[in-house]
Amino acid sequence: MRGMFITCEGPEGSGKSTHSRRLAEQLRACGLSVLHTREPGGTPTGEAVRLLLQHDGAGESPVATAEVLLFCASRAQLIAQVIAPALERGTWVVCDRFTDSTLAYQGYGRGFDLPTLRALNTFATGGLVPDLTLLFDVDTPLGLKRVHARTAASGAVPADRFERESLAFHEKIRNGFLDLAASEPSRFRVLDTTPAVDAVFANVWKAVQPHLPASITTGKAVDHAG
Ligand code: Z5A
Repeated sequence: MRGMFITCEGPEGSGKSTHSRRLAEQLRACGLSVLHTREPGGTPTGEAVRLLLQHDGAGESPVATAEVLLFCASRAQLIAQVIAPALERGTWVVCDRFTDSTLAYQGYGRGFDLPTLRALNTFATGGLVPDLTLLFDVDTPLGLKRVHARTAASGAVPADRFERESLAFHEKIRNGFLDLAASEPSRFRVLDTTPAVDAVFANVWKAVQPHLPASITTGKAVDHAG
């Protein structure tokens, strides 16, 4: 049976990475074969593109049109090399960001028209659409505060190109994601990530549990205390 394709989306600092990793662990604890990956990235080509996009790895910032195409290039490689084969062999895939990020950031954020971006997404993915999209939503200043605290604590990692965008840009992204979720309620589940991580994860699990195969009724809890 084909695996289930779950994407995790949302503005910066909303907790996608934290919860997508934890979701993958919890699904593995249920006995499922699970692949956790991310965009941009997830393949050697994708990780090289990530460096170009986030940290001006070629020594210059990609112009807005190149930015769109680079995200799509990373996506095409990830789909062909990793995601499609995994789903085909029955592995569940949890992906940290996917096509909705292009619509939110390059569409609502940078102002490209959504039909063009949707066509490019379809070209890159061959039409693959997630079975379930978890939208991690948080008040913009709180999300940015979390990201800046993490950047300051890590010391070594400088703020990326997107983290340096204005508050107004990030507000557009958040509202864009909420619009997308409202337009496709059967695919999206919106999760408020203001509460502590454990409380948010309980809601993530509630959203995913109905999709588990009938042979798996309750997942063995993963202990995150130590
Ligand atoms: N991008 C795009 O423009 N177009 C596209 O098509 C695609 C992407 C695919 C990828 O950067 C950038 O590319 C992204 C959009 C753009 N940039 N932005 N903005 P990334 O993957 O490096 O960055 P990110 O996706 O935004 O991830 P992030 O900054 O790491 O945020 P996050 O994944 O949502 O959050 P997190 O890492 O899970 O948590 C952040 C911190 O908050 C961390 O210290 C956690 O411990 C803490 N946290 C998380 N949840 C909580 C709760 N509930 N309470 C308290 N603290 C919490």
